[in-house]
Amino acid sequence: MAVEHTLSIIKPDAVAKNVIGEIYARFEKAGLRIVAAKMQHLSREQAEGFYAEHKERPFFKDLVDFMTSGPVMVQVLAGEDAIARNRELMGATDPQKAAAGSIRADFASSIDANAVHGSDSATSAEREVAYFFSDDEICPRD
Ligand code: RTP
Ligand code: MG
Repeated sequence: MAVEHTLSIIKPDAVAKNVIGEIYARFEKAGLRIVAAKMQHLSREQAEGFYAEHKERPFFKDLVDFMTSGPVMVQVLAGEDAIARNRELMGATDPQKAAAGSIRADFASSIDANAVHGSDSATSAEREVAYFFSDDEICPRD
């Protein structure tokens, strides 16, 4: 399995709870490296563009309201099978259904305030990494 890059966002609820470090430790313990990172307070335009695939969904406005409610921490994770590995660490979208020990089970409080985002496929990872980072902001591999 080749090394992959995936986009991760620590959402406003988890930033407000002051658990960025605890979530980073989970990535690192699972063998994922943080190869780019920035804290940002998203504008509505940025959040709407990022989640454009959901723009016809009934929860879209709530999602954009939530994602713009405070700063987020955005990072690129690198590692073997990084896309699926990160999704597994995150747990299911609804924290009530998320596996015990997953990030959402431990830090999320609702389906809206669900602590983290992670790219769900190679195609979305490519688009989402490029949405936030230029090539020269991503650390080259050793
Ligand atoms: P994400 O994109 O944030 O990593 O989450 P995900 O893949 O697990 O879930 P997705 O289906 O892509 O939905 C994006 C975000 O929209 C909110 N959502 N609310 N009320 C609802 O039924 C509902 N469904 C989704 C969640 O905050 C989800 O993370
Ligand atoms: Mg998604």
